[in-house]
Amino acid sequence: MVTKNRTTLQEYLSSRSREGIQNDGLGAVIMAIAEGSCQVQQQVRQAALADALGTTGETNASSDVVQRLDADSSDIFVETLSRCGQVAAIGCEEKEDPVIFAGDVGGGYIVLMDPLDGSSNIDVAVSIGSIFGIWQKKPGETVNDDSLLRLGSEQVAAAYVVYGSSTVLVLATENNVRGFTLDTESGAYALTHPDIKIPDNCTYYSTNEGNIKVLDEPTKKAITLLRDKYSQRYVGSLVADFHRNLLKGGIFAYPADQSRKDGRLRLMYEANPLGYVAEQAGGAASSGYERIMDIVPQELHQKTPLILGNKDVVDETVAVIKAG
Ligand code: AFP
Repeated sequence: MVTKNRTTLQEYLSSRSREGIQNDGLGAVIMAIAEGSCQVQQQVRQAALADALGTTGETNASSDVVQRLDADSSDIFVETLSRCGQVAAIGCEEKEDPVIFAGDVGGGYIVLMDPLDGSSNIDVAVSIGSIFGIWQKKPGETVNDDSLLRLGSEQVAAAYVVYGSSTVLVLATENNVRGFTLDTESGAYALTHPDIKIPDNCTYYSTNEGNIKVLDEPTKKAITLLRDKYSQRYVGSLVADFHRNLLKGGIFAYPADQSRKDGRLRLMYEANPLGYVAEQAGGAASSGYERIMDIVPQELHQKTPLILGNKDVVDETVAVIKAG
């Protein structure tokens, strides 16, 4: 078996006194994410065979077209997270309102997720992913809709799963980022990336070059400087672009433009969790104006411009944008 002699995710979480995973119940939340992702990766890989591709005909709270797999993935993760008994509330990109577990049913964690990121790539067999930010409920708090509007800096963990040529779950806790690859034979995630730090050298920049004509002048200048220095790679699935840049060194940019003053990506489901992962791995995340993790959220589905990756390059890019 491939996982022989490798630490499984379950074993890693069981030794929770190490590595900053000391909070009761957090391991169960992460295992619920892992369990859900195994189901989702199976659905993703079988989608064409099961005639499960295409859209539901609806749009979500961010006005994006909902793919059938978006809706299925959302249901899967809500089910596994509910069942683990450690979650007080779930906010989901695909759901207008949060799912709140009242009274004794709920646990101590709040999870905000993009259950299937990169919808436009689903039908064409290109890498997609799932993203999760995890917060702890405040002591004595009775959870309501406002409880989900937390600062990114208050996350206790974040995770993402990339469904690529292999399925990889990356888990970040304070100062620790680790990657686990799914062994599809045993159904277990095994530790394959024990200590992820973003490399010092930035190799890639990832941005939608087609948007350059609608950028303001300072942002256009910042993107042009990236183009002059680095190789371009753009999958169009944030998780896949981020994962490559995290392992190889790189910067992702989806800045504000003339028609999208708040950018395209979601603060609570995409920018905060991946910003947290980036920071724990030595990188940085900015809106171009402020640190992502310091943005006070006004509403669950709000968008933000996002510049994410190697800290020195994020800082330089932000400086050019701010210089005006
Ligand atoms: P969905 O999660 O709605 O599929 O959106 C994908 C995404 O939010 C993100 O994964 C990509 O980085 C970005 O959109 C791509 O946007 P463009 O197609 O405008 O470049």
